[in-house]
Amino acid sequence: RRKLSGPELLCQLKDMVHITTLTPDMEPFAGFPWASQLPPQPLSSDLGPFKTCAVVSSAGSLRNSGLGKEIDSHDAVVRFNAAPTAGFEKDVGSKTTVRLINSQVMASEDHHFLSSSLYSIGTLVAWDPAPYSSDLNEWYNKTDYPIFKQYQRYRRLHPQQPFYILHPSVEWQLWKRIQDNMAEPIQKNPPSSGLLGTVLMMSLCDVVHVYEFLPSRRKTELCHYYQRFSDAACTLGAYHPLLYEKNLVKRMNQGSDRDIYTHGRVTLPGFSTYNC
Ligand code: NCC
Repeated sequence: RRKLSGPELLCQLKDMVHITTLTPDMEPFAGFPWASQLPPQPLSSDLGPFKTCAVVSSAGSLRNSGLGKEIDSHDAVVRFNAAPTAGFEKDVGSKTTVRLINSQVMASEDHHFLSSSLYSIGTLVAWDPAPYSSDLNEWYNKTDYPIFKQYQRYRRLHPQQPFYILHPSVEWQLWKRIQDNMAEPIQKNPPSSGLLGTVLMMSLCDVVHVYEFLPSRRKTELCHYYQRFSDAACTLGAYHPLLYEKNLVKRMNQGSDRDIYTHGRVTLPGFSTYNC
């Protein structure tokens, strides 16, 4: 099979990955009283369209990057999981428009998801590694972590904050793009939050800058900019097909290699502005 060019890959993503979220009318949720807690509208009715967006990976190489001002200059900023801004503003900025969280963060005791102020800013979007089928019933009976229980609790405590749940079809549509563009078989685990968030922002923004997803000259084994723990797998992947994700993003990058080297910055077009 022929290797697709960056523009061809971008068009595949635009055509084949649709950002959808759970709505109260979807089965089996429609039959549950708490379905009314789900936003009835698509994400794009609350958010955007934005001109420029920043996707801030949680990589350790953001440390001492001094990218905070540049990141905050975007119209919207997406961050992941438990990544803080307080105390790290110089390197990662302070604006948070969207926080994409995995279900592990929602469920694990040490993240204090229900009470920590970290999660109360901006729009929340949650996701859970669903069975490959993307069948909502199958997923509902077999979530990785108790995403729905925690969602209901959080919504009761913070009813005013916009909070979406990503439809599992998004993970597997994106996974399929990765697999179809790689020569080897890839483990059937969903893409990382970082890639999901990048595609999410490509659906809401004219231009997307992704920071330290492709590591800069600051590349380090430090896992997160906000923790002292080191593991190269955080950057290269273990569970998530991270190395393949990064390969695809590198091919789609419209910025220069120099931008990657100095700023860890990738430039991707938004879907609405990209002509296929
Ligand atoms: O580490 P995590 O991701 O929260 O990071 C968010 C995204 O940033 C990119 N990243 C991160 C570190 C690094 N050195 N290089 C990077 O490129 C990745 O794109 C990553 O997705 C996740 O994807 O949800 C993940 O979540 C953590 C963990 O659940 C949360 O941080 C909460 O503690 C996972 N770690 C474990 O399960 C132990 C991680 O595998 C993926």
